[in-house]
Amino acid sequence: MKITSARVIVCCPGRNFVTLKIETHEGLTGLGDATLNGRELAVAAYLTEHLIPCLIGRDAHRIEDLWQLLYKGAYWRRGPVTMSAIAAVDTALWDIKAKAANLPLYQLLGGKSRSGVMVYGHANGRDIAQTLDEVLRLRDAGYRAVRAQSGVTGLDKVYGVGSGTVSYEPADADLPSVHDWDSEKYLRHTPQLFDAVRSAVGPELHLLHDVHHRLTPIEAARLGKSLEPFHLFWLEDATPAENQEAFRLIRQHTTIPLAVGEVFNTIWDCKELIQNQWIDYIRATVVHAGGITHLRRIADLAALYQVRTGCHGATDLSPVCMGAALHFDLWVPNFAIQEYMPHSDETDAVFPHAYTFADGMLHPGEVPGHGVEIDEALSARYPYRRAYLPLNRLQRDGTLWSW
Ligand code: CS2
Ligand code: MG
Repeated sequence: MKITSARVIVCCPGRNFVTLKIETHEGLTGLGDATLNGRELAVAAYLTEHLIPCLIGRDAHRIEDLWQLLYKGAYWRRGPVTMSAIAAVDTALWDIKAKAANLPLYQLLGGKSRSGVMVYGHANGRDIAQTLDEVLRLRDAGYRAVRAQSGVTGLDKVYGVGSGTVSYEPADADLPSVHDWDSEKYLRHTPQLFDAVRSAVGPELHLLHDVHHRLTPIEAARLGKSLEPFHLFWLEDATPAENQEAFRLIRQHTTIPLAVGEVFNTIWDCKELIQNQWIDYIRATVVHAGGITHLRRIADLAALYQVRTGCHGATDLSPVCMGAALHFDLWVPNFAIQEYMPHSDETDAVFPHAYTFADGMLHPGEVPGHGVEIDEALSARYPYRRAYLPLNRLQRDGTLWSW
């Protein structure tokens, strides 16, 4: 089945998305997500200038072979731009293969390992009381797992804390904005948040928390120890993981389960983390980690060490990534949880999809392929708008202190 054309669609229905559409001579089409928050056009150009010319005329069924060709053929292997572009091709080809087989994609991976995909929702608040209200609202809406984040007394803005119930959007400015950060204030505040939440919800609800890479390893160890009484499902991105060994130090001090990997793009980013059992959950997902073909490899390595998957699922990953990830989640034997932040109505209208949410679970649906399409005419009404993620600078005693 020959690939006859491929093109990139960039749109901004509330936020930017980059989508690859591949067409075959049999008329079957496939979609892949290529969105890299804040660097969207780099991936779009990589696809248009460097990958699409290599695809035309190739057999769409040879997914593995094409993956190797694009990965090894780059010579400059890995990196988020390269791997998001390869992921888009890979996802679109899996979509086509499943449509050709007239099966939902999870069937091609090996079939269901569970009846649905447990997700965690997001509870955000400007203070502990508001976050607690949100946790209770999500629990009442059927969620079995909730991530709790709150504003910190004495800090103006805290990354990752959305405003109330509207869809969360961290890329908030035309140029990067800088937020002040104070680790000491955060380390004092966060155990109070989880004390309040755990006392209110009792032992059953799974609670999660994201540090967004803001602590040093020894600070992360202190946070982990201070949160142990509240039995979190996981503590995410406690420290940056460019240096994988940093997690050894955290592990030596605390039994809190650790999750990391939303920014990882290949198995090499987590090889030591997994093999040394320094983490419990791997957060890599389809779009930023080379597609289903590569994510499967990461999951298989993780399974050897009892590390489970917890795919990234923020709103800056398009519904195309979410659809593909849900098929992966339904199959992958060492699944733990899937992140879920509902997209805006505009985004859902541009990307009609088969996945559905009920009782704290997502289900990818039974439509052939990954079940997500794009309304191109509608997408054209939302042109790209440059948007950046903010960054944090450490302050102490009210003045800038360090990076
Ligand atoms: C977050 C993300 O979902 C998460 O766990 O860390 O919101 C992340 O900050 C964004 O995806 C960055 O683009
Ligand atoms: Mg995160």
